[in-house]
Amino acid sequence: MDAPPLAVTTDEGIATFSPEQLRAMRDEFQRFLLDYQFALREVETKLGILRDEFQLMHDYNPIEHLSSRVKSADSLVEKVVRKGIDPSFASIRAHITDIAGVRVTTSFTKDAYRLFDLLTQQDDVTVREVKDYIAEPKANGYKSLHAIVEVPVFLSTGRVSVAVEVQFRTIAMDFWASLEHKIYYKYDGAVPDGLLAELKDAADSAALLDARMERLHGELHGQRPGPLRAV
Ligand code: 0O2
Repeated sequence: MDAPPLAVTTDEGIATFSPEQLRAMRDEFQRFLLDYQFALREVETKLGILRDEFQLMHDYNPIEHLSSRVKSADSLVEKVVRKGIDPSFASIRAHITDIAGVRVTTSFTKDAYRLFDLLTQQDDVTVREVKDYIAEPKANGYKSLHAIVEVPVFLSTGRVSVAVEVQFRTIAMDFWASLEHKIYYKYDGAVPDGLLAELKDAADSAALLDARMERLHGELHGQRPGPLRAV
């Protein structure tokens, strides 16, 4: 027996969808996300090759951790509504550039910049936007280097160019950001002033730790020590 149609309330009134229509919508959404999953694989492969090459040629691994995700449906819908974007696939594809996201966690700040350069200089990678929150941290103390890049994905139907947001940050920056993220959600964005001040203080401490570890690492490898300065 066929399942009954599903009624959904919209701005225009009540719309009904048959099970076939719902399945077609689900398939279309999954197909939309597939390009982003493929693009993530491309970027992960590029970064994995750089990591393995560094390890082999220089006996040094600049990448502590590599993670990736396709934005959840809930988070995507929330962003479409918050930014007032037309909810068509074409418009979402054009305006939301962090549907595919890769996070590269490095030991040192200079490795974050080095990996950014090595990835973005590849001739099949197009840089759409860069936000350098390491050079210019956000007021709350958030530091990270963000790049929106486009990479080609080769499908049976031809080549498509897909946007991926790549975030480069040190372990200390990552530690801070993941705690701040949890606190922000716990307080639903309304974090008490005292806690905000403590978080900013902790971000400054993390920056000093980064500078200190990088200096020690430099000394270990024969570089002359410079003044201790948070980047
Ligand atoms: P998730 O779970 O990582 O996907 P937006 O802030 O999204 O409206 P835009 O221009 O896309 O606008 O933001 P931006 O500055 O490039 O930052 C996007 C991502 O950077 C966020 O993704 C976070 O991952 C991270 N980020 C930016 N600012 C902060 C911050 O103050 N604290 C922390 N912990 N992370 C930050 P999403 O979509 O918020 O979340």
